[in-house]
Amino acid sequence: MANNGQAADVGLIGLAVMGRNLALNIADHGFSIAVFNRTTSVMQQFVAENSQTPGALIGCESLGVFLAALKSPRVIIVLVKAGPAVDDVVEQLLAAGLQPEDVVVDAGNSNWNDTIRREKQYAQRLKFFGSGVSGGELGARFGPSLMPGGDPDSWRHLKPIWEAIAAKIDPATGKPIPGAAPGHPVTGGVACTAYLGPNGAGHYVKMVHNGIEYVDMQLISEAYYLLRHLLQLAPDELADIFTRWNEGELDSYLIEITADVLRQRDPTNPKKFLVDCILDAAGQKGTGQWTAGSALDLGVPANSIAEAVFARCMSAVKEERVVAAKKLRGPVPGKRKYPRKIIEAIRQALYCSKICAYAQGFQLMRQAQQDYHWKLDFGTIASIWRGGCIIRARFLQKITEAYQRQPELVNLLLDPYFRRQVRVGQDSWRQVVMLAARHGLPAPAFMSALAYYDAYRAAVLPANLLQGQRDYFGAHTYERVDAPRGKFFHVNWPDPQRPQIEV
Ligand code: NBP
Repeated sequence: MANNGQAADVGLIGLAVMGRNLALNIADHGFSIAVFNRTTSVMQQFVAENSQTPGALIGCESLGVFLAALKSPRVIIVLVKAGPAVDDVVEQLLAAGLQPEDVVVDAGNSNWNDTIRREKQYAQRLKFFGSGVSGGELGARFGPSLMPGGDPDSWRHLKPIWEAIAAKIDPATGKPIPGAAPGHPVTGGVACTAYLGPNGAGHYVKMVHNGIEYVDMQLISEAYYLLRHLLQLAPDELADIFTRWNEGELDSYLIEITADVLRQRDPTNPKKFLVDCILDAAGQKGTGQWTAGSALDLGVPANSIAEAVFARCMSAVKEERVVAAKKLRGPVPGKRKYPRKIIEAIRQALYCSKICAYAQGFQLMRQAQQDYHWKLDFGTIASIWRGGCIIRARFLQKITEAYQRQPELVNLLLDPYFRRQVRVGQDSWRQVVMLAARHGLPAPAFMSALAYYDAYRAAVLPANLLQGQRDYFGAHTYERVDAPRGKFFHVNWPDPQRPQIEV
């Protein structure tokens, strides 16, 4: 569509998968949008292929032209590769004449520390704002979940665009409103976006979203693995199980696509299922690792998130595993076929583990808000994850309700609804973990989630002995069960009769 000489409402830099889809989504909602890409031919082809959008797409061959095309204050969305490319783009924008009142929105998967640093570094020269975008290519095109964080005044400028293009939830059902198509966006409903807090808050929440996504995917993969080995079912039979599961509590995008992946035939040999032809070596781009690293830094027990990252690392050492498989002895799976009632037990195990994974993610954000001086609204976070993003699920409505009931909820497991769910499912969960161990089937996320649950509900853990060991070899001191917290003692080991000294 032609620009008709009007200044564009918004600009976007970076026309790879995410940028081009987000630009079309924005244009579908009637906003005029100026677009720029480092490689000009990419921009030219994009504009030529998409001339019929409700809002104008204005292709710009230089950043000077790009800046001149935008209304003031300019709102510029940057969707380039996370890392130094973001700083390159900002510096180039400054050199091209960006003004202090202009807002630069980094919508890539940037590390939250970079966002905090950039907001400070560019203060006075521009308004730097961060926003997580989830939902992949299709989400960007037809309604992502958007997690903005930064200066509230910058949010005022971005808000109308973000609320228009985000996925929409039907307030009556709490479910996403489907049906967006090119040129026909969904209107009405509650937008899956909300201002989350200053500086890196949006990118941090997006990172935790991805950390939870890692566990969600790992848990589903473990359920598939156990079903496959314990029941010896073909992929299409397993797909039917996942399709049935998608009609209940586990109803989610990831379960839905799992069924599709399992049904897919190999394009090179339709007699085979594609899943059997895909190498069992997982890749990763780093956000799961960041989440686990942040949990370690903040001292939050997000063990299933870390386990999901390590599970990918273990999968990646394929050649080593092939050698070890011939040398290391243990139970050989697949010797016995289990009755079909194990399917329901695995479903329960998956559901309980999933509750623990989310509990860990929210526990991590609870700690992060203290360390980074944010005030996160967990009910809002759960609500904007109900649609558009990769972890969207019926379950997120329940989390939204849990935090609405009790905004200061310490741990999701303590909410009455989730307590009940785990009470119902935990016998099956334990049975599945035992079966996995007995048959030598690795199920690290199921196991770590159960360990998290049992540790969290244990009033006494073996850390008393551990503190004794620490005091023994390093005089690290210990607290006593019969003294107030914060009072530390030390014994001159190893003579058990020697008096203890208060330190
Ligand atoms: P990529 O992450 O693959 O980045 C490609 C884009 O960055 C191209 O437009 C490229 O321009 C541009 N670029 C690079 Br690389 N270096 C540049 C530089 N120094 N200066 C200017 N432009 C530069 O794109 P993507 O997959 O669309 O992802 C964009 C962002 O969104 C990333 O942060 C990503 O992590 C995040 N994200 C991606 C997904 C997904 O599903 N792909 C989902 C959610 C979030 P060129 O054409 O000239 O090379």
